Amino acid sequence: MNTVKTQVAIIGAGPAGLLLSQILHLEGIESIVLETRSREAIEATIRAGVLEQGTVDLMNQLGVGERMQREGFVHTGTILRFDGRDRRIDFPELTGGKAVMVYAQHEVIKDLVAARLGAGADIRFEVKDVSVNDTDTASPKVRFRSKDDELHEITADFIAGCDGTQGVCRPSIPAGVLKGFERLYPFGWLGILCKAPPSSDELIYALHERGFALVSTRSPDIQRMYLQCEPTDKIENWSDDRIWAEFRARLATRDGWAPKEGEIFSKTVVGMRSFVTEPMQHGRLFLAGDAAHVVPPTGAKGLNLAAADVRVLSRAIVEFYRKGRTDLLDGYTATALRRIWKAQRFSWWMTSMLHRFPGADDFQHRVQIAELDYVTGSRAGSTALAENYVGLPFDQLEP
Ligand code: RFL
Ligand code: PHB
Repeated sequence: MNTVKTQVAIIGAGPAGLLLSQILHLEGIESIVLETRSREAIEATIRAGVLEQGTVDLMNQLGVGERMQREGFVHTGTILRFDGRDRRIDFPELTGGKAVMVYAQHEVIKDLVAARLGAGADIRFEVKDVSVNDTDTASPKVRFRSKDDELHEITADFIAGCDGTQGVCRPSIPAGVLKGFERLYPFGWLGILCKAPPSSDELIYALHERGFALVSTRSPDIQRMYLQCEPTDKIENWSDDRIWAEFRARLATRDGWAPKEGEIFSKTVVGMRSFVTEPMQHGRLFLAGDAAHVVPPTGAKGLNLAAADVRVLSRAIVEFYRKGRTDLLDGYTATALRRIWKAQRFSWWMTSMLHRFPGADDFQHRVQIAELDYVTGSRAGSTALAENYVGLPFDQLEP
């Protein structure tokens, strides 16, 4: 068995794990990152697209924002479309100058991997049989098999469980310690990528009697769009013709707007779920990102919450090494959860306001229209949406 020591063993090279590794590196703290998939696979997985102002600022502070600044799109507003009309939410006007950046998650991953490997970081891709051990001691251990099947053991001061919803870290916490809070939604999203010019300068979130639709973007030539579908829908049910007919119907306006259509080269169905685990730590194991919580994508919060968690966690780890403080580590769950539950509330609210629920009657639909009319027509309502969408202020780093 190959044995090695490090300060922080990070499980998972998603946004949470890579950001944590980069923050710690800049603070002079060593880490090893373990990832089950290959570098090519993590750099090609299509997921999120919207970065909050605070996530953009973090990328810049960490020295990994250069390509994002060049290739990402700053969005200063978003469109809510309902009843055949558009209402715009102006972010800077309502939030004191903040905006969001549309820049794909896999581009964030590429930038972080390049920066970490460029600085000589130890990232092990394609590892197998990862297990976390002795987390309730001062020397927790991670065991795994490398790509070439050799057995390894890392002894660390801390383990960061950044291994997403299907990882091993959360299940490794003994039964009875964790409590899960969950809400399943009776619908999913069909997501497509297509070769077409942008249909809109800003994202369009649309409520229609046939269900929700979202127009997003990736580049001047590639567009990202979503349709509400059945939670267990199959891609085979969705021919290109059916997809475009549905987008045309759900996105139609009184003045004849239509999406710009093009070749569809990716189709996926994702389920919709809200989930939080409490606490997010056990001994020297700390969970961050999707390993600890999941949001439905309507509020565009998942990646941003992962970034927020690792800010809180990294500060606690830095203060431990610098000053011997353990209070921030002890308070990690409490500090992180305050933001997480606000993001949960926002994601649940956006999801509820914008989707057609099975069995909902016309009364329900009219209440949803009235809510959208109120939110977009009132400065207080618009401000509440805008300040959550661009990301709540980042002033809660202590319990
Ligand atoms: P990730 O990205 O899932 O990364 C976890 C990594 O851990 C690896 N792994 C393991 N590694 C070692 N050992 C093991 N035993 C392991 N098990 C797993 C995995 O291979 C993976 O590489 O979690 P992380 O870092 O917490 O990041 C979370 C975000 O990826 C997620 O919240 C977002 O993608 C959610 N999301 C969105 N978030 C936003 O902020 N804005 C958006 O616009 C947005 N849109 C979306 C989304 C998620 C979507 N899907 C597919 C669920 C749109 C969609 C369609
Ligand atoms: C995306 O572009 O993938 C995207 C945008 C906004 C969301 C979710 C996903 O709310």
